[in-house]
Amino acid sequence: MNLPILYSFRRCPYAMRARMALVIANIECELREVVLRDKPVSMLEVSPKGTVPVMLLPDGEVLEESMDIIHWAMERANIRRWSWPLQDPTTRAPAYGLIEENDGPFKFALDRYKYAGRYPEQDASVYRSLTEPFLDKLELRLTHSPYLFGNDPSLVDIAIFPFIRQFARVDMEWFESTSYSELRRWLSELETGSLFNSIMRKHDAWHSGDSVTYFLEDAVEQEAV
Ligand SMILES: N[C@@H](CCC(=O)N[C@@H](CS)C(=O)NCC(=O)O)C(=O)O
Repeated sequence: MNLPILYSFRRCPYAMRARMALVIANIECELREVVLRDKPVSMLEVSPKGTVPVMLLPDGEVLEESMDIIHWAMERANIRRWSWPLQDPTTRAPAYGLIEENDGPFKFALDRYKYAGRYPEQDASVYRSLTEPFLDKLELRLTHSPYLFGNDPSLVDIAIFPFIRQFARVDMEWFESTSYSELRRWLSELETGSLFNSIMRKHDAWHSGDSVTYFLEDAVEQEAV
């Protein structure tokens, strides 16, 4: 079988969103779990920038951004039930706007809040306060509807929630004490759902010559237990 190859890291939020999109689109691939401090040579050969996720397609094309993998999955499969906010002319701009804000200013502040020791110029609480405009925006949307765009989760929720999960886990007690009650509800629903749990199965690091791990087969099996 000539399958796409996905280089991934279980705990990476970018890789999480790509894996969830692949499950939603029902796309099988060969999963290669990466250890970030010891990246496989075969991955660096196709994507020298050295970030995960990376997807190598059977025709040799390389997707080296998580959103590119999501877009590729959207084009390959009819997943309109999940992808519509990114496609509908009335929601497209705000949907991409939220993802850009997540990947830009929010991620910038999240990294500094999470790894405060590496950024001693400011206190962690200062970096945390920089996340508030984005969290406020999400909270407001979630008071109007259960998910960011309506009654059901979409790819926009999928693209953003792994980062909010990471944020919440930096100081759970603080997060629980905030007024972000809708955000907590939303996070808990997505985090405990079968989709997320299907992509969080643990795998040993991949080494050249290992037998193939079938991503989807594995994810679906996980979902069933
Ligand atoms: N813009 C990239 C970012 C991916 C990224 O930064 N991934 C992190 C892990 S969460 C990474 O691979 N970092 C490289 C390293 O730590 O060596 C994407 O959307 O895929």
